[in-house]
Amino acid sequence: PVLNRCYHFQKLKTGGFSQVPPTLQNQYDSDWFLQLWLQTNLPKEVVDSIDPDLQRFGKEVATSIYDLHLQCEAEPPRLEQYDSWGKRVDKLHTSSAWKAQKSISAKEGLIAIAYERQFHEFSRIYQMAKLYLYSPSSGLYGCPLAMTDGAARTIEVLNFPEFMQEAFNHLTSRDPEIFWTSGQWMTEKGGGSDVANGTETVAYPQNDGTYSLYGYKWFSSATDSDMSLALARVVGDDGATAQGTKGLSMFYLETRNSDKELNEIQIVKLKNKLGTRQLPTAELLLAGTKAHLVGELGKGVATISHMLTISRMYNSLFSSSATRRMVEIAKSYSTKRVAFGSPICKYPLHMRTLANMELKTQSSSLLSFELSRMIGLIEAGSATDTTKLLMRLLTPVAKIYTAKVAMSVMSEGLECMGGQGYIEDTGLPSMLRDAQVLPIWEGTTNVLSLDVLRAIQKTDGEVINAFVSYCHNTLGDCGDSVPVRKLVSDLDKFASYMRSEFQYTSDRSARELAFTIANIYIGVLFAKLSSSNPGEPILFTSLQRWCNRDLLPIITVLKNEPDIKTATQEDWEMTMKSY
Ligand code: UCC
Ligand code: FAD
Repeated sequence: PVLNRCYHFQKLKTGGFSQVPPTLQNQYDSDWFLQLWLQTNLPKEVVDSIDPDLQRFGKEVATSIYDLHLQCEAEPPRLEQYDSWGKRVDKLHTSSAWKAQKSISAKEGLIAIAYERQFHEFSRIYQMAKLYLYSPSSGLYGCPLAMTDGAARTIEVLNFPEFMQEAFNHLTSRDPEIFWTSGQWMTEKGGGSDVANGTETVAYPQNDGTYSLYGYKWFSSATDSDMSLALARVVGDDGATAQGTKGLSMFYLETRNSDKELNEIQIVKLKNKLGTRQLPTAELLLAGTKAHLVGELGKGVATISHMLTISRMYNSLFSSSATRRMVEIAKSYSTKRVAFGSPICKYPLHMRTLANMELKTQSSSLLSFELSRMIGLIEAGSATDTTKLLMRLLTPVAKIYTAKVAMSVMSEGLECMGGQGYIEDTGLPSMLRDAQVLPIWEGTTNVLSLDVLRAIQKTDGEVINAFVSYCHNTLGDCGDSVPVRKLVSDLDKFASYMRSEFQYTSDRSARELAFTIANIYIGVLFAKLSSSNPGEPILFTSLQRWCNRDLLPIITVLKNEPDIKTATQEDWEMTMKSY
């Protein structure tokens, strides 16, 4: 009789219960927040035009493209350095799935849409919506796309230098046979944040007007790219180079010559990484790489910042879309997993956990969507000065905010799946591993917080005036509810802080400053979306919950601290005691 009761566990049987896994629905259909944002920010005829494409793509990213995503992870790139006869070949092998992602990117117009400008200033929004759906299923192909778009934009801003015209056509093509991707080679061993002091790569002028680059690039993500933009120091006739940022210039190079041989580049090794394993990140030796100087001599950082603006915008978008995907999966699982007799979605505590994740996702998405709205206006030539200033301020703000949110939601999301969240076969842990790069590359949180501070100082406060007046004007159209009044009051407190005490803001408080700007602006975006959609009361709930938080860490933190010098000394002593 005992054996009879245990029949499930006899022989090959492993038990009678199988958990129904979480499912991915059509990622456009299931994303009411994205749809509503598009309907609010696009003219109806544009929504009507792009909706069928987004519907179709939303299904593919949840099915066939998602399968490729998993395959990219399962078959990471491999480097073959020597052939069987000892010849150095540096052959990079990538999976068929990775190659398929390139083809999909071209065919879907993931870069092209932004440059065809069929929908004028709304083209970026359309592109953003597709990238938002695509990136969590892209097997990290979104990374080369970010740099590709950044390169195309740089060429456009520089007014199409003749030797880059053809490259632009490749970068923005819809034909997979023609489509190119670009790399971005800045980081060297001595400094990724501080390229001004870390860059050792030198550029020797050649008789034909080109340059030969010699150096060691410490991180190259898109090692299979067709071209790259790189920083190097031009060597003068006297053999000397200028040090610091004034010595840096930007170069354009093609990674292979007309015989398809590497352009005097050695792929020294592939990086062994925590995540982003799908991506062929390598260390590269430049041993006489033929390159063209682009932009002004000694203005390399300013020139490459056009690329950084785009790739940071992508970073924000991909952070928020990864966050959205995790919430989708956790939500689905909550309806399928039963514990203590009920589906876990029935437990208020679990639902509160999910709702907090949802609010973070909405906040993050709002910021990244907003960047696409602004860049679209700038590119179409219809941006006001205020929009241009806001774009400069909000690009680093959005990058750091969304990346930190992505990490926190990835961690919480895995926990929502219980032990299964920790199991590699589910495909879930890679979401956490991949997200950890988002706050690091394209400028770390600290470095971009300092960028925010610098953007404010460099414009002598003009950026902040634009921010405050834009927020005020927008809130003025958002009614007179309690959360809107709270936002106005917080904005006033912030403006007053910036007027009277900003001069005391040291580098030490740059993070709090950047996150305060993010919090207020997100509040304004919630207020705008909610007041534009009175038929969606749940948006008002998001606004209320958002405004119930402490939105002003720059004020709260500084209020509770002794003066900067003492606080900095305390930091040192707390951290370094007995070191
Ligand atoms: O990580 C990388 C690629 C990874 C893959 C990308 C995937 C993306 C998404 C995919 C998701 C799945 S590539 C490496 C990225 N590296 C960085 O981001 C570097 C981080 N460090 C910084 O941002 C620093 O703040 C530096 C390098 C910009 C600081 O350098 P300097 O030399 O000290 O810079 P200065 O003196 O502050 O600025 C020099 C010039 C100034 O202009 P001028 O000369 O006209 O006065 C600045 O105004 O550059 C200008 N500038 C900027 N302009 C500097 N930063 C900016 C900016 N953000 N926007 C406009
Ligand atoms: P460091 O600059 O040494 O920073 C170390 C720490 O110091 C950070 O926490 C930083 O926030 C902090 N810090 C630095 N300066 C300050 C300061 N003034 N105040 C306060 N804190 C500070 N680079 C490329 O050029 N091309 C690529 O394709 C590329 N791909 C990458 C792919 C991956 C997977 C990774 C992980 C990195 C990649 N990078 C690439 C490099 C990346 O951009 C850099 O690693 C990043 O910018 C940080 O530079 P670093 O590693 O030199 O760190």
